[in-house]
Amino acid sequence: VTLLVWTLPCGLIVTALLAPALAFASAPENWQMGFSAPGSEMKAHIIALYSHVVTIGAALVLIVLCLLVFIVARFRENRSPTPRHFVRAPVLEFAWTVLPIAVLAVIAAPSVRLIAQQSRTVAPELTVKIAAHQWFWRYSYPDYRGVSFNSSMIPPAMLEPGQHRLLEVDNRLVLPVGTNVELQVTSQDVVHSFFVPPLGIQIYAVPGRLNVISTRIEKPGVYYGQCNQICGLNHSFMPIAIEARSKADFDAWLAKAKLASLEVVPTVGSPRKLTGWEPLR
Ligand SMILES: [Cu+2]
Repeated sequence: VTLLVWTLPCGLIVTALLAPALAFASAPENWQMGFSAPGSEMKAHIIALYSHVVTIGAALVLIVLCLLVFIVARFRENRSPTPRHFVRAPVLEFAWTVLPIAVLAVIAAPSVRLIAQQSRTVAPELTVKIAAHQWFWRYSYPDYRGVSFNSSMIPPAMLEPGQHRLLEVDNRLVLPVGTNVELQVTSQDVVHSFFVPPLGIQIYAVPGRLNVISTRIEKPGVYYGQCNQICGLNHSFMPIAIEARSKADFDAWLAKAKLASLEVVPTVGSPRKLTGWEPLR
């Protein structure tokens, strides 16, 4: 018990203090412990809330640890051999009821505000329909008929130097920066989940339902994610790569994509055969 009393809080403190310090790493890298650099305002809010909660947690752990140290030192047997007996401590009881409520309120208020912010749909400037399949994604731009393609993982054996293993895809979802994009997510078979951590996006892809989430990417770049709902054998092999381009670049890409016929675009993104027990090297 003594060992637990001393080691548990120390471990928690180290974890709690290290977590926010490690929170800002760039895209996935070796030994990354914290979040990827945020690509949207929403993700920045999520990281801020995380730091807020972890700071409160760390403070509580410190307070409890200090109390424990004080009590162990002050009330040890040879210092106070005959303990006092009492049944009521109204002030103390009031404090240990009200203080936790206050702490919870300080955590709950920004949490609820963030949840409300996340579920708010802003008038979209661009709509993208995302259909999950076992085991690839299909992206369509309903505003631009015909622009529709599949996005499948590049098998590790076919990766080029510098590409991320299990994250790189043949056709990235291209989106413009500084634009309110509405993602309409559904599934064609089982439940999947569209999860892009650096943008703070996570939404279930449910067959027969259309789930909607808004995003607004601030910085051009490539943002990686993965399906994070266990959806079958190749669940780990249906990554998401979002390429955020400047508006001019996006328009140029769109013009090319529109020019390509309905047949050509999907062919570019035809799903690689990753079914069955095909070994992944
Ligand atoms: Cu999936």
